[in-house]
Amino acid sequence: MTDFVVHSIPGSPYGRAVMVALEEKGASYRLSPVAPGTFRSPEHLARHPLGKVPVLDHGDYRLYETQAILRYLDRVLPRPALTPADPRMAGRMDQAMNINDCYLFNGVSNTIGLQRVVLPRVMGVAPDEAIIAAAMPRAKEVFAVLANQLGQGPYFAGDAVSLADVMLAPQLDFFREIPEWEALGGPHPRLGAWLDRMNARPSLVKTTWAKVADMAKAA
Ligand SMILES: N[C@@H](CCC(=O)N[C@@H](CS)C(=O)NCC(=O)O)C(=O)O
Repeated sequence: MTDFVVHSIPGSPYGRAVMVALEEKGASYRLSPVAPGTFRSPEHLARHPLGKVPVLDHGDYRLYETQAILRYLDRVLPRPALTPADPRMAGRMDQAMNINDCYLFNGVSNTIGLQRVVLPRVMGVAPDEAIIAAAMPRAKEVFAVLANQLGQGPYFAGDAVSLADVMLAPQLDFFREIPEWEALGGPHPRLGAWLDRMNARPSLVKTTWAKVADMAKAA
């Protein structure tokens, strides 16, 4: 039986984070693809009143906003825990999740990632190099902040994978194969090593853009 339904689209780093969490928990779920161009349809606005993905259905319970979904999943599926027991480490996890939303997605992913990866791949549109260039100073700052938080550790909030890693890996994965990686990730080899470690996890392997596109076709 499918316990969870994820409304999302292939290529959404937020949608992928939810699927990564479900995979880490060994939970049964299915993707319900949201058709491009229908985010502001009455049908989707009934799921998410601001017209975003992902949205999670768990039986008759519906939840939107990725941080809320991830924390909900960690409460209803407590093993393996994806929140550190130590309050100080849990604080670090929350800090990294907010950096993801407020500074990485807003200003970096939604400019550089959108222009360099999403628009060319989804719409066949050439990237706007001026938008990318203008976003680079902020992107360098955010990458340095993330690398500083990672420090010498294996993960963002202690010795085990947490919701912070689950959120950040899909987002940073967008930058791995683009020319800007050299300037953004190059100065921070430990960040690149962390991303390689995350990308080797079955939860990430099973939720690549191509794998989620296959799920969407099969739905
Ligand atoms: N704050 C939201 C952000 C979700 C978000 O921005 N999702 C993107 C896809 S990665 C989206 O729905 N974009 C469609 C749009 O903005 O019209 C969350 O945490 O779930």
